[in-house]
Amino acid sequence: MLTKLWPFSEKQVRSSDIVWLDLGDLGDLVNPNGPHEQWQDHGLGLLRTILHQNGILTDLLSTRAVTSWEQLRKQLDGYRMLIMNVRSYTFPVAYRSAQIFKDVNPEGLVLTGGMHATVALDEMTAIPEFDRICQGPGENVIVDLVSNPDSFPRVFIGMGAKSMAEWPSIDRTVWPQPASRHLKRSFNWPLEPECGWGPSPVATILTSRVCPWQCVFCNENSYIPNMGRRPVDMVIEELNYLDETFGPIGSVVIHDSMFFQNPRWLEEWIDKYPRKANKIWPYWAAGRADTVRQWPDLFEALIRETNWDTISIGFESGSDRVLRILNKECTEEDNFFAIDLVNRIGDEMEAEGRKAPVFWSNIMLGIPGETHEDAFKTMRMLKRMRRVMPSIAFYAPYPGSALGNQLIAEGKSLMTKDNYHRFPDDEKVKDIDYQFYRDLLAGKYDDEINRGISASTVETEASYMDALTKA
Ligand code: B12
Ligand code: SF4
Repeated sequence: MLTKLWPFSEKQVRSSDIVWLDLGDLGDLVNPNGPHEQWQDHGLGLLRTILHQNGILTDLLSTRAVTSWEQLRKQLDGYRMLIMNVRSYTFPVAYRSAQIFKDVNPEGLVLTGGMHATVALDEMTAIPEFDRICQGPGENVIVDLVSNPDSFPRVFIGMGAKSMAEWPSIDRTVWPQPASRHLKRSFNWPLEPECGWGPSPVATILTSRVCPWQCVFCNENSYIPNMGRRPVDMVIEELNYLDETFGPIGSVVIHDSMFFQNPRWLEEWIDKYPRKANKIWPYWAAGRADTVRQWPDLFEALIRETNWDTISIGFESGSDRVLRILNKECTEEDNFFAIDLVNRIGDEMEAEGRKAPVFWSNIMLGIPGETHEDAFKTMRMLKRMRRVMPSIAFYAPYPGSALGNQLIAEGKSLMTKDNYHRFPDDEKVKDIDYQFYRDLLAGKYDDEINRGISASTVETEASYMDALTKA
C-alpha cells in the first residue's frame, strides 16, 4: 500500500500499479474548509476493502491531500489503472484528474463508477478519458472489473448485494490520512473529526442504504436499488471493534439517508445498543417529521435510551404549499408535532440533569414557487425549536432527483458540470430572487417574521447567515 508522506513531499512508496483516487476539493485534507470535507467516502472504503480481501492491492491518492494539480500529476505518473467513485459534486475534480492521468499515462485505463454515473450518464460518457463507467452498485462487480476490464463494455450496470449484511466491515485504514501535521494531531485517524454534533473522534457508519420516500429534490430510491438493512448486531460489533482498535470513540454519525425507518430494526437497536455497545455513544441520525408523529413512543425511546442526541430532520419548509411542491409528504402540523415533542423531551431531560437532544434542522430556501410569506413561515418554524443547529441551504437542482431533472431540462439550473460542487449560498436556479434570501438570513425581515408568533417562541434573534451548511 502507498505510504503517504507529507503532501509537500514528492516521494511515494508504491506497492501496486493500480491507484484509487479519493476525490474532493484540493487541499481538503491539508487545510480544510470545514470538518465535513474531511469525512471519508464509504463507497471507496467498501470497494477497496473488497479488492484487498480478494488479493488485488491498490495504492491510494487523494485530490484532497494535494494543494495543486501539478502535485497530483507527479503522483499519478506511472500507474496502469485509475479508479474513482464519482458523485455529482466530485465530477469536476474527477474528469480533470482523469485528463491529467491520461496525459502522463497515455496507455493507462480509467475505471469509474458512483452516483453521477447513474444520474448523469451523458456527462460521464462525454469524457473520453473515462474508459469504463459503472452505473449503480459496484460491490459484486469490482473484482472482475479490475482483474479483467477488457471483458466489460464502456458503460455497464453494476451488481450490488441483496443486503448490507453481505458487506464486509470497511477496513478503515484504506481511507486517506490527514495530510498536514496540524490535522493529524486533531483526531485519531481512521476515525474522523468532529463537526459540532458530538465529541471527537467520530465513527461514521451506515446501517441502511436507501430512503423509500419520494421528495422531488432527492428521491434517491429512484436511482439506488433497495437493499436489506445491516443487522443491528453487526453495527454494534463494528463500533466496538473501532472503539477497541482506534478509539476510544467520542461519538457516532449514522450516515443513513433515513435512520428512522423500519420500526422492528429500531426496536432491536433500542434493546441491544445500550446493552452491547462498549458505551452508549451519542449519535447523529436522520428522521422525518411525519414518522415522528406516527411513532412518537419509538422516537422518544431512541432519544432517551440510545442517546440519539443530534436529530437530523429534513423539515425543509414551514409552509404546506412548499412542502407539497417538494412532495415531502409532511405537513406544517407534522413539523410542529416533532418540534414540540423534542422541545418537551429536551426540557425534561435537562430537568433530570441530562443533556438535551438537539435538532440538526435541514431547511431549504429559494425553492421554485416559494413566496416571501412561505419563507417567513419557514423562519418562524425554525424559531420554534428550542435547541437547534440550523442547516440551511439554497435549493440545489441535483441530477437524479425529479425536480432537479425537470429544472435541468427546462434550462433553469445554474449548476453546470464545472461547478456541481456548489456552496450552500451559491445561486443555483434561474429567476430566484437570491438577494431577498440573503436579506432574510441577515435578519432584515425579522420584524415581519416575529409578528404573529408568541414571545416565548422567539428564541433566536441572531443572523442565520452562518447556518448555511454544506452537509
Ligand atoms: C454520507 C453522505 C454524505 C457525507 C459524507 C460524504 C463522503 N465523504 O462520502 C456528507 C455529510 C459530508 C455529505 C455531504 C454532501 N452530500 Co452526501 N450523501 C451521503 C450519503 C447519505 C451516503 C453516501 C455513502 O456512503 N453511500 C454508500 C456507498 C457504499 O455508496 P457509493 O459511494 O455510492 O458507492 C457505491 C456505488 O456508487 C458504486 N461505486 C462507487 N464508486 C465506484 C467505482 C467503480 C469503479 C465501480 C465499479 C462502482 C463504484 O459502488 C459502491 C457500492 O455499491 C448519500 C446518499 C446515499 N444513500 O448514498 C448522500 C449523497 C451522496 N450526497 C449528496 C449530496 C448532494 C451532498 C451535498 C452536496 C449536500 C449539500 N448540502 O449540498 C454535500 C456535499 C459534500 C461535499 N464534500 O461537497 C447526494 C449526491 C447526489 C448526486 N447526484 O451525486 C446524495 C446521493 C444524497 C441525495 N439523495 O441527494 N454526504
Ligand atoms: S429528502 Fe429525506 S425523506 Fe426525502 S427522499 Fe431524501 S432522504 Fe428521503
